[in-house]
Amino acid sequence: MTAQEVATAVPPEASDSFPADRRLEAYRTMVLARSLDDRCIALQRQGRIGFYAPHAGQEAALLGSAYALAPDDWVFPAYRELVVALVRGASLQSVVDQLFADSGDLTKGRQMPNHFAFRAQHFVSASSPIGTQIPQAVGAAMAARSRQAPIATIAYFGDGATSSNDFHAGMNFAGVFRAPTIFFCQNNGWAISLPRDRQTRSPTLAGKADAYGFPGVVVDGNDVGAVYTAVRRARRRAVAGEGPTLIEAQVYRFGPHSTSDDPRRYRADSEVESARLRDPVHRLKTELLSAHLLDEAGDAKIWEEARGTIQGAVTAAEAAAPVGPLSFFDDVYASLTPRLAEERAGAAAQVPAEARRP
Ligand SMILES: Cc1ncc(C[n+]2csc(CCOP(=O)(O)OP(=O)(O)O)c2C)c(N)n1
Ligand SMILES: [Mg+2]
Repeated sequence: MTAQEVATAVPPEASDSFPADRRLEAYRTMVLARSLDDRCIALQRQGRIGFYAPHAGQEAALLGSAYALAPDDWVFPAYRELVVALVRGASLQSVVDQLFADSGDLTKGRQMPNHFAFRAQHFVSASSPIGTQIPQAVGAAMAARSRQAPIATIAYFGDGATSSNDFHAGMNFAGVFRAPTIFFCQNNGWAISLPRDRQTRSPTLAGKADAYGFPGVVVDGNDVGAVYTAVRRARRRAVAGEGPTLIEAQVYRFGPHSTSDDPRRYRADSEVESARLRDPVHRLKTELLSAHLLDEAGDAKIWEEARGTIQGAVTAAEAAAPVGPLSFFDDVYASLTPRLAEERAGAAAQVPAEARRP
Protein backbone atom coordinates (compact mmCIF):
# COMPACT_ATOMS: atom_id res chain seq x y z
CA MET A 1 0.00 0.00 0.00
CA THR A 2 1.48 3.36 -0.93
CA ALA A 3 1.29 6.52 1.14
CA GLN A 4 -1.33 7.84 -1.26
CA GLU A 5 -3.61 4.82 -0.92
CA VAL A 6 -3.51 5.09 2.82
CA ALA A 7 -5.79 8.08 2.91
CA THR A 8 -8.60 5.77 1.90
CA ALA A 9 -7.57 2.83 4.11
CA VAL A 10 -9.84 3.84 6.98
CA PRO A 11 -13.20 5.37 6.14
CA PRO A 12 -13.38 8.93 7.47
CA GLU A 13 -15.67 9.80 10.38
CA ALA A 14 -16.97 13.21 11.40
CA SER A 15 -15.15 12.91 14.72
CA ASP A 16 -11.86 12.82 12.81
CA SER A 17 -12.06 16.58 12.24
CA PHE A 18 -10.43 18.86 14.78
CA PRO A 19 -13.26 20.08 17.07
CA ALA A 20 -14.08 23.65 16.05
CA ASP A 21 -14.77 24.68 19.64
CA ARG A 22 -11.26 23.65 20.70
CA ARG A 23 -9.37 25.70 18.13
CA LEU A 24 -8.95 28.75 20.36
CA GLU A 25 -7.84 26.56 23.26
CA ALA A 26 -5.35 24.88 20.92
CA TYR A 27 -4.03 28.30 19.91
CA ARG A 28 -3.56 29.29 23.57
CA THR A 29 -1.59 26.09 24.17
CA MET A 30 0.45 26.77 21.04
CA VAL A 31 1.30 30.26 22.24
CA LEU A 32 2.20 28.87 25.67
CA ALA A 33 4.43 26.28 23.99
CA ARG A 34 6.17 28.85 21.78
CA SER A 35 6.68 31.26 24.67
CA LEU A 36 8.01 28.47 26.88
CA ASP A 37 10.45 27.48 24.15
CA ASP A 38 11.81 31.04 23.90
CA ARG A 39 12.07 31.31 27.66
CA CYS A 40 13.82 27.95 28.13
CA ILE A 41 16.48 28.81 25.58
CA ALA A 42 17.07 32.13 27.38
CA LEU A 43 17.23 30.35 30.77
CA GLN A 44 19.85 27.96 29.42
CA ARG A 45 21.89 30.81 27.91
CA GLN A 46 21.75 32.59 31.28
CA GLY A 47 23.09 29.47 32.99
CA ARG A 48 19.92 28.95 35.01
CA ILE A 49 19.05 25.53 33.51
CA GLY A 50 21.50 23.07 32.06
CA PHE A 51 19.99 21.82 28.82
CA TYR A 52 16.94 22.17 26.62
CA ALA A 53 15.71 20.71 23.29
CA PRO A 54 13.53 23.26 21.47
CA HIS A 55 10.35 22.53 19.55
CA ALA A 56 9.43 25.90 17.97
CA GLY A 57 8.04 25.21 14.50
CA GLN A 58 6.68 21.78 15.49
CA GLU A 59 3.75 22.95 17.64
CA ALA A 60 0.99 21.95 15.20
CA ALA A 61 2.38 18.43 14.84
CA LEU A 62 2.75 18.08 18.59
CA LEU A 63 -0.63 19.53 19.47
CA GLY A 64 -2.62 17.93 16.66
CA SER A 65 -1.31 14.50 17.63
CA ALA A 66 -1.77 15.06 21.37
CA TYR A 67 -5.39 16.16 21.02
CA ALA A 68 -6.17 13.04 18.96
CA LEU A 69 -5.14 10.62 21.72
CA ALA A 70 -7.24 9.26 24.58
CA PRO A 71 -6.25 9.69 28.25
CA ASP A 72 -5.57 5.96 28.67
CA ASP A 73 -3.27 5.75 25.66
CA TRP A 74 0.45 5.64 26.40
CA VAL A 75 2.94 8.12 24.94
CA PHE A 76 6.52 7.09 24.19
CA PRO A 77 8.25 10.39 23.39
CA ALA A 78 11.61 11.23 21.88
CA TYR A 79 12.86 14.40 23.61
CA ARG A 80 10.90 17.28 22.07
CA GLU A 81 7.36 16.45 23.23
CA LEU A 82 6.74 18.43 26.41
CA VAL A 83 3.73 20.04 24.70
CA VAL A 84 2.13 16.59 24.43
CA ALA A 85 2.51 16.16 28.19
CA LEU A 86 0.93 19.58 28.78
CA VAL A 87 -2.07 18.69 26.59
CA ARG A 88 -2.45 15.45 28.59
CA GLY A 89 -2.65 17.42 31.81
CA ALA A 90 0.91 17.66 33.11
CA SER A 91 1.31 20.99 34.89
CA LEU A 92 3.53 23.70 33.51
CA GLN A 93 5.07 23.91 36.97
CA SER A 94 6.14 20.27 36.89
CA VAL A 95 7.72 20.81 33.46
CA VAL A 96 9.68 23.81 34.71
CA ASP A 97 10.57 22.02 37.97
CA GLN A 98 12.09 19.19 35.94
CA LEU A 99 14.27 21.65 34.04
CA PHE A 100 15.49 23.15 37.33
CA ALA A 101 15.69 19.71 39.07
CA ASP A 102 14.14 21.23 42.17
CA SER A 103 12.07 19.45 44.81
CA GLY A 104 8.98 19.65 42.57
CA ASP A 105 10.75 17.58 39.88
CA LEU A 106 8.84 14.31 39.53
CA THR A 107 12.05 12.64 38.34
CA LYS A 108 13.83 13.82 41.52
CA GLY A 109 16.77 15.33 39.68
CA ARG A 110 17.89 11.95 38.39
CA GLN A 111 17.26 12.64 34.74
CA MET A 112 18.95 15.06 32.39
CA PRO A 113 17.05 18.35 32.15
CA ASN A 114 14.36 18.12 29.45
CA HIS A 115 13.93 14.38 30.00
CA PHE A 116 10.40 14.54 31.36
CA ALA A 117 8.28 11.65 32.62
CA PHE A 118 4.66 11.96 33.76
CA ARG A 119 3.27 8.67 34.94
CA ALA A 120 -0.22 9.98 35.68
CA GLN A 121 -0.45 11.31 32.13
CA HIS A 122 0.81 8.00 30.66
CA PHE A 123 3.87 9.81 29.34
CA VAL A 124 6.97 7.62 29.51
CA SER A 125 10.41 9.10 30.17
CA ALA A 126 12.06 10.79 27.18
CA SER A 127 14.34 8.66 25.01
CA SER A 128 17.72 10.17 24.30
CA PRO A 129 19.13 7.08 22.61
CA ILE A 130 17.58 7.42 19.18
CA GLY A 131 14.76 5.00 18.41
CA THR A 132 14.63 2.98 21.64
CA GLN A 133 11.11 4.22 22.37
CA ILE A 134 9.80 2.60 19.15
CA PRO A 135 9.95 -1.09 20.20
CA GLN A 136 8.98 -0.03 23.73
CA ALA A 137 5.77 1.48 22.37
CA VAL A 138 5.10 -1.72 20.42
CA GLY A 139 5.70 -3.88 23.50
CA ALA A 140 3.33 -1.76 25.59
CA ALA A 141 0.73 -1.97 22.82
CA MET A 142 0.99 -5.77 22.76
CA ALA A 143 0.66 -5.87 26.55
CA ALA A 144 -2.44 -3.66 26.37
CA ARG A 145 -3.95 -5.91 23.74
CA SER A 146 -3.35 -9.04 25.78
CA ARG A 147 -5.18 -7.32 28.66
CA GLN A 148 -7.92 -6.39 26.15
CA ALA A 149 -7.47 -2.72 27.03
CA PRO A 150 -8.96 -0.61 24.21
CA ILE A 151 -5.97 1.71 23.91
CA ALA A 152 -3.23 2.63 21.50
CA THR A 153 0.37 3.58 22.10
CA ILE A 154 2.18 6.29 20.16
CA ALA A 155 5.90 6.51 19.51
CA TYR A 156 7.27 9.95 18.63
CA PHE A 157 10.55 10.09 16.75
CA GLY A 158 12.42 12.12 14.17
CA ASP A 159 13.49 11.48 10.59
CA GLY A 160 16.91 10.42 11.89
CA ALA A 161 15.36 7.65 13.96
CA THR A 162 14.03 5.97 10.80
CA SER A 163 17.62 4.79 10.19
CA SER A 164 17.90 3.10 13.57
CA ASN A 165 17.81 -0.64 14.23
CA ASP A 166 14.99 -0.08 16.69
CA PHE A 167 12.83 1.50 13.99
CA HIS A 168 13.12 -1.68 11.94
CA ALA A 169 12.58 -3.98 14.92
CA GLY A 170 9.55 -2.07 16.15
CA MET A 171 7.93 -1.54 12.75
CA ASN A 172 8.47 -5.15 11.67
CA PHE A 173 7.12 -6.66 14.87
CA ALA A 174 4.14 -4.27 14.88
CA GLY A 175 3.34 -5.16 11.28
CA VAL A 176 3.50 -8.93 11.83
CA PHE A 177 1.44 -8.86 15.03
CA ARG A 178 -0.79 -5.91 14.14
CA ALA A 179 0.22 -4.02 17.28
CA PRO A 180 -2.07 -1.10 18.18
CA THR A 181 0.71 1.47 17.78
CA ILE A 182 0.88 4.82 16.06
CA PHE A 183 4.34 5.61 14.72
CA PHE A 184 4.55 9.39 14.62
CA CYS A 185 7.60 10.65 12.77
CA GLN A 186 8.32 14.37 12.82
CA ASN A 187 10.44 14.89 9.73
CA ASN A 188 12.24 18.21 10.04
CA GLY A 189 14.72 17.29 7.31
CA TRP A 190 17.69 17.12 9.67
CA ALA A 191 19.19 14.70 12.19
CA ILE A 192 21.34 17.30 13.93
CA SER A 193 23.67 18.18 11.02
CA LEU A 194 22.81 15.24 8.78
CA PRO A 195 20.37 16.27 6.05
CA ARG A 196 17.43 14.13 4.97
CA ASP A 197 19.03 13.16 1.63
CA ARG A 198 21.97 11.54 3.44
CA GLN A 199 19.58 9.58 5.63
CA THR A 200 17.69 7.59 2.99
CA ARG A 201 16.83 7.43 -0.70
CA SER A 202 13.20 6.59 0.08
CA PRO A 203 11.03 9.21 -1.65
CA THR A 204 9.06 9.57 1.61
CA LEU A 205 9.63 8.25 5.10
CA ALA A 206 5.98 7.20 5.30
CA GLY A 207 6.64 4.95 2.30
CA LYS A 208 8.83 2.76 4.50
CA ALA A 209 5.62 1.38 6.02
CA ASP A 210 4.98 -0.44 2.70
CA ALA A 211 7.77 -2.88 3.48
CA TYR A 212 6.25 -3.71 6.84
CA GLY A 213 2.78 -4.23 5.44
CA PHE A 214 0.81 -1.39 6.95
CA PRO A 215 -0.20 2.13 5.93
CA GLY A 216 2.08 5.13 5.85
CA VAL A 217 0.69 8.66 5.63
CA VAL A 218 2.37 11.96 4.83
CA VAL A 219 0.79 14.94 6.53
CA ASP A 220 1.48 18.68 6.62
CA GLY A 221 2.91 19.07 10.11
CA ASN A 222 2.11 22.79 10.15
CA ASP A 223 -1.61 22.08 9.95
CA VAL A 224 -2.99 21.15 13.35
CA GLY A 225 -6.28 19.91 11.86
CA ALA A 226 -4.59 17.68 9.28
CA VAL A 227 -2.33 16.13 11.90
CA TYR A 228 -5.28 15.59 14.24
CA THR A 229 -7.24 13.79 11.51
CA ALA A 230 -4.32 11.54 10.58
CA VAL A 231 -3.72 10.52 14.19
CA ARG A 232 -7.43 10.00 14.91
CA ARG A 233 -7.69 7.65 11.99
CA ALA A 234 -4.52 5.81 12.93
CA ARG A 235 -5.84 5.47 16.47
CA ARG A 236 -9.18 4.08 15.26
CA ARG A 237 -7.38 1.54 13.13
CA ALA A 238 -5.18 0.52 16.06
CA VAL A 239 -8.01 0.12 18.56
CA ALA A 240 -10.14 -1.76 16.02
CA GLY A 241 -7.39 -4.39 15.75
CA GLU A 242 -6.41 -3.36 12.23
CA GLY A 243 -2.80 -2.70 13.19
CA PRO A 244 -0.31 0.13 13.17
CA THR A 245 0.10 3.23 11.00
CA LEU A 246 3.21 5.24 10.25
CA ILE A 247 2.55 8.99 10.06
CA GLU A 248 5.19 11.29 8.63
CA ALA A 249 4.47 14.86 9.73
CA GLN A 250 6.54 17.24 7.65
CA VAL A 251 7.77 20.01 9.92
CA TYR A 252 10.59 22.50 10.29
CA ARG A 253 12.25 23.25 13.60
CA PHE A 254 13.41 26.87 13.71
CA GLY A 255 15.84 26.58 16.61
CA PRO A 256 18.95 24.49 17.17
CA HIS A 257 18.83 20.74 17.69
CA SER A 258 19.44 21.45 21.36
CA THR A 259 21.05 24.20 23.39
CA SER A 260 24.34 22.35 22.78
CA ASP A 261 24.12 22.84 19.00
CA ASP A 262 24.90 25.70 16.60
CA PRO A 263 22.92 25.07 13.39
CA ARG A 264 24.60 27.97 11.56
CA ARG A 265 27.46 25.55 10.98
CA TYR A 266 25.37 23.34 8.70
CA ARG A 267 22.04 25.02 7.85
CA ALA A 268 21.50 28.09 5.63
CA ASP A 269 19.70 31.07 7.23
CA SER A 270 17.56 31.31 4.09
CA GLU A 271 16.16 27.82 4.78
CA VAL A 272 15.01 28.93 8.22
CA GLU A 273 13.56 32.19 6.91
CA SER A 274 11.49 30.44 4.27
CA ALA A 275 10.24 27.91 6.85
CA ARG A 276 9.15 30.80 9.07
CA LEU A 277 6.67 31.77 6.35
CA ARG A 278 4.87 28.51 7.19
CA ASP A 279 5.00 29.06 10.96
CA PRO A 280 2.20 26.91 12.45
CA VAL A 281 1.44 29.44 15.21
CA HIS A 282 0.94 32.18 12.65
CA ARG A 283 -1.11 29.83 10.52
CA LEU A 284 -3.59 28.98 13.28
CA LYS A 285 -3.78 32.64 14.28
CA THR A 286 -4.68 33.60 10.71
CA GLU A 287 -7.38 30.91 10.64
CA LEU A 288 -8.85 32.18 13.92
CA LEU A 289 -8.74 35.81 12.75
CA SER A 290 -10.61 34.96 9.56
CA ALA A 291 -13.18 32.95 11.52
CA HIS A 292 -13.62 35.97 13.85
CA LEU A 293 -12.73 33.83 16.83
CA LEU A 294 -9.79 36.10 17.63
CA ASP A 295 -8.72 39.71 17.08
CA GLU A 296 -5.33 41.39 17.42
CA ALA A 297 -6.07 42.71 20.92
CA GLY A 298 -7.19 39.25 22.07
CA ASP A 299 -4.06 37.77 20.55
CA ALA A 300 -1.79 40.22 22.37
CA LYS A 301 -3.52 39.27 25.61
CA ILE A 302 -2.96 35.55 24.98
CA TRP A 303 0.79 36.15 24.52
CA GLU A 304 0.96 38.36 27.60
CA GLU A 305 -0.87 35.78 29.72
CA ALA A 306 1.38 32.99 28.49
CA ARG A 307 4.53 34.92 29.40
CA GLY A 308 3.07 35.77 32.81
CA THR A 309 2.19 32.13 33.53
CA ILE A 310 5.69 31.01 32.55
CA GLN A 311 7.27 33.74 34.67
CA GLY A 312 5.23 32.54 37.65
CA ALA A 313 6.43 28.95 37.16
CA VAL A 314 10.08 30.02 36.78
CA THR A 315 9.91 32.20 39.90
CA ALA A 316 8.40 29.31 41.89
CA ALA A 317 11.02 26.86 40.57
CA GLU A 318 13.87 29.16 41.52
CA ALA A 319 12.41 29.65 45.00
CA ALA A 320 11.87 25.91 45.53
CA ALA A 321 14.22 23.84 47.65
CA PRO A 322 16.58 21.46 45.85
CA VAL A 323 15.81 17.74 45.78
CA GLY A 324 16.67 16.35 49.22
CA PRO A 325 19.83 14.19 49.37
CA LEU A 326 17.95 11.38 51.13
CA SER A 327 15.87 10.85 47.98
CA PHE A 328 18.92 8.85 46.94
CA PHE A 329 17.45 5.91 48.85
CA ASP A 330 14.02 6.04 47.20
CA ASP A 331 12.48 4.00 44.42
CA VAL A 332 14.92 1.12 44.07
CA TYR A 333 13.10 -1.19 46.49
CA ALA A 334 9.44 -1.07 47.54
CA SER A 335 10.75 -1.00 51.11
CA LEU A 336 14.35 -0.48 52.14
CA THR A 337 16.50 -3.52 52.89
CA PRO A 338 17.82 -3.53 56.50
CA ARG A 339 21.29 -2.59 55.25
CA LEU A 340 19.97 0.37 53.23
CA ALA A 341 17.77 1.48 56.13
CA GLU A 342 20.90 1.60 58.27
CA GLU A 343 22.80 3.56 55.62
CA ARG A 344 19.90 5.97 55.26
CA ALA A 345 19.83 6.59 58.99
CA GLY A 346 23.57 7.24 58.92
CA ALA A 347 23.21 9.65 56.03
CA ALA A 348 20.25 11.41 57.67
CA ALA A 349 22.39 12.13 60.72
CA GLN A 350 24.84 13.97 58.50
CA VAL A 351 22.48 16.23 56.53
CA PRO A 352 20.96 19.40 57.98
CA ALA A 353 17.40 19.00 59.33
CA GLU A 354 15.84 21.10 56.53
CA ALA A 355 17.30 18.78 53.87
CA ARG A 356 15.99 15.60 55.50
CA ARG A 357 12.86 15.54 53.43
CA PRO A 358 12.88 12.84 50.80
C1 LIG B 1 21.56 5.66 19.23
C2 LIG B 1 21.94 7.10 19.13
N1 LIG B 1 22.79 7.50 18.17
C3 LIG B 1 23.15 8.81 18.08
C4 LIG B 1 22.68 9.72 18.98
C5 LIG B 1 23.05 11.20 18.88
N2 LIG B 1 21.90 11.95 18.41
C6 LIG B 1 21.09 12.63 19.27
S1 LIG B 1 19.82 13.36 18.49
C7 LIG B 1 20.35 12.80 16.98
C8 LIG B 1 19.62 13.15 15.72
C9 LIG B 1 18.19 12.74 15.75
O1 LIG B 1 17.54 13.29 14.64
P1 LIG B 1 16.01 13.05 14.42
O2 LIG B 1 15.65 11.65 14.75
O3 LIG B 1 15.70 13.53 13.05
O4 LIG B 1 15.31 13.99 15.52
P2 LIG B 1 15.32 15.58 15.64
O5 LIG B 1 16.35 15.90 16.67
O6 LIG B 1 15.57 16.17 14.30
O7 LIG B 1 13.96 15.94 16.17
C10 LIG B 1 21.50 12.05 17.11
C11 LIG B 1 22.23 11.42 15.97
C12 LIG B 1 21.80 9.25 19.99
N3 LIG B 1 21.25 10.08 20.89
N4 LIG B 1 21.44 7.96 20.04
MG1 LIG C 1 15.06 15.40 12.48
